[in-house]
Amino acid sequence: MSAPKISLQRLASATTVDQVLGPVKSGGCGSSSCGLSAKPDDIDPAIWEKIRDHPCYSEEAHHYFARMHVAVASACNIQCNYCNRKYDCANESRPGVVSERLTPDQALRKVIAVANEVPQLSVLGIAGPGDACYDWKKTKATFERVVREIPDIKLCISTNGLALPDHVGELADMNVDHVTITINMVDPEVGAKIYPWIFYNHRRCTGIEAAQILHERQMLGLEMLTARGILTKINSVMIPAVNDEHLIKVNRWVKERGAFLHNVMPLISDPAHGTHFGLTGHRGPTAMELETLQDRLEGGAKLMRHCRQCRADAVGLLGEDRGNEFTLDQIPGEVSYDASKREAYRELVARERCDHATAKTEASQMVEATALGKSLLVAVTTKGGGRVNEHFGHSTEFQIYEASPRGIRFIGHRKVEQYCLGGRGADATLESVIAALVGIDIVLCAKIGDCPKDQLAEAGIRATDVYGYDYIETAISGLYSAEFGVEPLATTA
Ligand code: CLF
Ligand code: SF4
Repeated sequence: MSAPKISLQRLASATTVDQVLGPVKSGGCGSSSCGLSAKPDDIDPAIWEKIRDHPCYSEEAHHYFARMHVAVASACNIQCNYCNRKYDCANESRPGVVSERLTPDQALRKVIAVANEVPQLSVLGIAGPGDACYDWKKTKATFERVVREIPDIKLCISTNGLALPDHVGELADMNVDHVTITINMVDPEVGAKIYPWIFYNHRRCTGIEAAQILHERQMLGLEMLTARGILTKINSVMIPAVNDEHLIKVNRWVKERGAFLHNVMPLISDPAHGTHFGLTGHRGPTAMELETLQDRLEGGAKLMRHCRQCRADAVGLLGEDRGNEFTLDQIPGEVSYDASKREAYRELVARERCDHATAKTEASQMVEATALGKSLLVAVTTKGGGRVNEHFGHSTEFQIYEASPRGIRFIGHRKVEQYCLGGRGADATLESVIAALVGIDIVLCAKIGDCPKDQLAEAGIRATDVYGYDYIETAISGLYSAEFGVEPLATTA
């Protein structure tokens, strides 16, 4: 995804989110109560209220809303074999990586600057580059300063869990509704292969003892959060031959202790990053291995499949990073909050959301109702708003959907290099894009030229821009109908 700069004038005159992002086929329903009616039937209203604007906790919300991280929590109390916080690269997207560490006052300036310019902003997260609970004073001071200025921003933290039980009460007092704990094991023998040491109670521990303490603290923290009604998401790094099979047990344990979501992420492993796993040649899982494990976990704790493994200073919609636009040297010394863009954008989203939800349900039901027993794996290019609205050549990732007798399901995303730069495509880049699309039947995009389309066809992947600017699910159901010769539903988008 990539977001354009959005003026207040453009926001005020738009009637759909897509008019803000680019051209559109037709408008939303115009009712301002739609944000509520977009609630899925199986979600409790109180929980929906907490997740409806959170891009990580709601797959649907990630089409509309953005998060930002402020890198205030530098210190960490454990060592993970997949982490090296010394390495930094502006193009690198993985947890623990930042370009600029901030004090709580600097973080406040940055949050205000982003809130004034990025109307999609709904969540402030602290996700490192160390541990948000261990570096607690800075985490707390940042949240306190920000909510004084921007009371409606949601607060979110990510932690390894070791220091979490010490701060659950304060998290609840500050109305932090969303806490992520990274849990990679529930068996200390597995943990000893992931964590060489922890620092706990003024002492450095290693081996099984370290993993046992970490495990107990993680479970205690999770249980305490559940008792307080704070939504928890569990992040697990899938490390082939270390914890891949074991994550099935992790999923069961965290579900039993009230976790709201389980997010299984692939190990990022590269010798250039200087991590233990990178330097010892321990590979990460392939996209197919990850999807297979996620499929095996279906039916357990609810899965998150749209994680983008953000940097600890990420800014923007998931899948884009606008952090470079908001470095401290670009932010004035004095900056005051202007709520106008965020408010205008929220009204727009509220108007459009039920239209999208209705279109999505109808499209999925249509695919289910055909009972053809046939599946299609579809790759979609989008820049937000839940529509097929990105040109093939501008895309830096594809969102993957499956249309099958189970309906239309979001499966995940695949990152690629942007093929078209300055109007010209590069053959080598296209080859890598085609390689990333292995197994895909059809690409849906807003626009595609004959040259890439032909080369995709040679690799057995079709591509079409016929459904450009439709809602994603409406486009997929139209495609499914055309593909298998069934009567399409009238488009609602
Ligand atoms: Fe940030 Fe994490 Fe909060 Fe989201 S990220 S602290 S829950 S606001 Fe989101 Fe990024 Fe994945 Fe994290 S996509 S890495 S799950
Ligand atoms: Fe790195 Fe986070 Fe692990 Fe600490 S807890 S070592 S910051 S990945």
